[in-house]
Amino acid sequence: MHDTISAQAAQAAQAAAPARPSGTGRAGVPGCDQAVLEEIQQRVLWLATRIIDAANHERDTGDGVKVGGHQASSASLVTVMTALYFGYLDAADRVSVKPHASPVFHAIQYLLGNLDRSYLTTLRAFGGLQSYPSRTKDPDTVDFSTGSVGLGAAAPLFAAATRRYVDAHFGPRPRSRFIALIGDAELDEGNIWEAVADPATDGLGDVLWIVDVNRQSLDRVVPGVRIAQWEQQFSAAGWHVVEAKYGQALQRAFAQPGGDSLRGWIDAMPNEQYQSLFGLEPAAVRERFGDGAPPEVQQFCAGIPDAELAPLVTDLAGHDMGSLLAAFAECDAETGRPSVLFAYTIKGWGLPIAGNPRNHSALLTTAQISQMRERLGLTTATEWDRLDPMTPAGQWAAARREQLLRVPISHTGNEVAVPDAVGLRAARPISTQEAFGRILVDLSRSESVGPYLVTTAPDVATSTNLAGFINRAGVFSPVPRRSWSEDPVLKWAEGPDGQHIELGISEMNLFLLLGQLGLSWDLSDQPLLPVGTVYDPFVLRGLDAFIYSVYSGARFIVAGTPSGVTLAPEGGAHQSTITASVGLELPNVTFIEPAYAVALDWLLCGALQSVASAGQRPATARTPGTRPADGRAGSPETAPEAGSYYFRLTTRGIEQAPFQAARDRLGDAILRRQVLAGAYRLVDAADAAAAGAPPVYLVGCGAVLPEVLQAAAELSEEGIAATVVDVTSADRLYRAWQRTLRQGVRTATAPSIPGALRSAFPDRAPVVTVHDAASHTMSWLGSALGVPAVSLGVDTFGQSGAVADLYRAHDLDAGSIVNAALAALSLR
Ligand SMILES: Cc1ncc(C[n+]2csc(CCOP(=O)(O)OP(=O)(O)O)c2C)c(N)n1
Ligand SMILES: [Mg+2]
Repeated sequence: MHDTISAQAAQAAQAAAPARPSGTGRAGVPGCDQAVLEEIQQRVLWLATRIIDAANHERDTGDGVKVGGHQASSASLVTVMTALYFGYLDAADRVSVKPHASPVFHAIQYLLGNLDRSYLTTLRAFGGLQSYPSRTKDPDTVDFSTGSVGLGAAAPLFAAATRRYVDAHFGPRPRSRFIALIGDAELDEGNIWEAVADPATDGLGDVLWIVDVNRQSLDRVVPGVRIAQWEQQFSAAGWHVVEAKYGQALQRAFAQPGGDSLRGWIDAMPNEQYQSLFGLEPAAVRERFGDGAPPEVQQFCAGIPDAELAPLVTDLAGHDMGSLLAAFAECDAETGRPSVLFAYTIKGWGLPIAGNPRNHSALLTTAQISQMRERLGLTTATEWDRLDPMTPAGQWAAARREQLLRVPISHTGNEVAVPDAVGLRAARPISTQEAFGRILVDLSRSESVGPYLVTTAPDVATSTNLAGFINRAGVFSPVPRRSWSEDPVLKWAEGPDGQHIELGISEMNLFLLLGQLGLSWDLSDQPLLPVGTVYDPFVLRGLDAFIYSVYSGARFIVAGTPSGVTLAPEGGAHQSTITASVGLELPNVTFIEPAYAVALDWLLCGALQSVASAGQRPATARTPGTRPADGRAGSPETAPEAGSYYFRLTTRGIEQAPFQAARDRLGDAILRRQVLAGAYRLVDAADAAAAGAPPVYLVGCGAVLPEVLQAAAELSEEGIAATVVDVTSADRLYRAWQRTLRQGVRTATAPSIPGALRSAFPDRAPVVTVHDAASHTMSWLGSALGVPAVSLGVDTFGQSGAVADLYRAHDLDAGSIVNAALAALSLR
């Protein structure tokens, strides 16, 4: 065993790998031999296992709820991750770690000196190591959050697509390899294949996906052998496919006379049968392995003693350092397309639960932990130690620590300067979707904004009004492409300086790409202003990726357009109702739904200013190995608006004069402040109320404002003082309300009404809310203001029709709003 691995593998790597601008020079550093890596991986296995053990057996949580953790899933990646971190990665590389291998990641960071020892006993504790790798919550530097299987796996592909874009527009960064460590059952998730199939991810030679082929998922041993099918799917999508399947002992056996039959049988054997070998005594292995095998195999095995046969037939390359490093080098050499490496592993490798079909959540007993500790020559006094710096393994870890030190981010982002508004003029009726397209075109002309804008859409760029931007800025392609269309309305010029990234119809891909574009200041050292568009109903189609991206700390803008039943003729399958609630409720997302073009101008520029600040204030910047500065996690008052923005827009053109009247009445400074805060009085009936008319607030959001204004006029004719409030961001209003409430709760003081609500609703009066979205979205207003409230909205599926038909069907017409006002007044 213990021969120098690097001799062969590193030579191959050196010969094959292109020059690295920030190369760390692995070869030649004394100590990197197989014995050292084997020793390190034993310690990694121990620490990963023990981190989970301590969380479950030594911490009194006081609530009886199982803590959990995944010793078997972790063990299956120990060799791969040891080989990666101690024998392959460079400082500029970025890695996504399979959710259930987070203990392995933290064990490695600890051994590299990047994590304080005190964290080792905090897995799944509040403020401790997170159950799954988290960019925003873990104390050590996590490149990609993972947890919802499939998403973190695909993220590096989009990070690489982002880097390709950044390199093409802003000059090449030091080469990074974007690596994903993926559980084999993650390949069941459709988003994986959507990501692989999209032309936007073609030819990304710096991508390496390593699939942890342990043939087990959560519930079971995966039936059949699916690798061949998966490999063909990757190949068909243009990927370079590599296998690390047989360990060196098996390879030697195959080379012997009759060895071919052994290989054929291992390949043909069902997963379930192969997996059942792991729990057996050596003699039983022969019988089980031979069950159904051709006679030549039985014959071949007859010459091998029981004690050697079991380790031989379970000798997989995913636990063989030499094979893995050689496979990494082979993938590295392939620079023109992404690589996927199928590494055959054993779930629970090196543990008594190895290969057991029910091992996903199994924990070693305290006795088994003691035996393992003893076998490794550790004691309770030394078990948490780092590698002894006097040993070759300790010296190698110290050398790797230096080699992997991250170069600090150099871009400040200060060169991006977004104006307060583009000064959009809208004399005629205009929709927010149209205004959005025009604002982007105007921004693209600005030197301090234009170069940083990047748009993307899943095959809906033109129908969401990005055409103007695309005509100006072009479509991104890594290589120039000849255009065969001479359409003067839409130019669609493709080349390396294009600023629109077109995707196939995958909303998952949209949000994964937006997420990675929105982390470019961190992962590619270049702030960008990413803007995506999608039909609003299909925001929900990409929702998991949306959540994933904003949980990861990404900063971007997405416009859902058109939305609601207002896109009336399109019918029920295209009408969105719950998206406004989603936008309001999603953490790290500010939901905005303006009605008027100038308000959109102010709000969009404000959002872009906030996104631009990402490069200036890295959300994850902190001293390595320590916890991020913590407020009370997730509470509204500790969550500054440092996330992404979701604009819900419409194609309904509306008259802009009422907004101009509010502008004339209030002046731009006050109106802008109120529009940005979430609400302003579009029509103020204070005088009528002062003269004795009963007051009511008609609160509209988005496309329905014309009906709300009409209802206000009708009410005023009936002697009711109807003030119209245009809610531009129900989210900001709600957050302001919650902030004061929570402050009251936490300090045991009476909460006050927040400023944003007070300036829009100065008096106590009943409220009617009107929204082309679920009525629930604004129904909290009555409670916030302590007044009777009637909420009108869309709570059933729609159908095709004209806007008036749909508004009538859902009580959004002026007559219904008048009736709702009278009802609200009667509830006083
Ligand atoms: C989207 C999603 N669905 C379900 C789960 C629950 N889950 C966690 S791990 C797992 C099985 C994963 O199997 P595999 O990827 O092969 O990982 P292994 O533990 O075998 O390494 C499941 C279903 C999840 N985390 N995310
Ligand atoms: Mg698995």
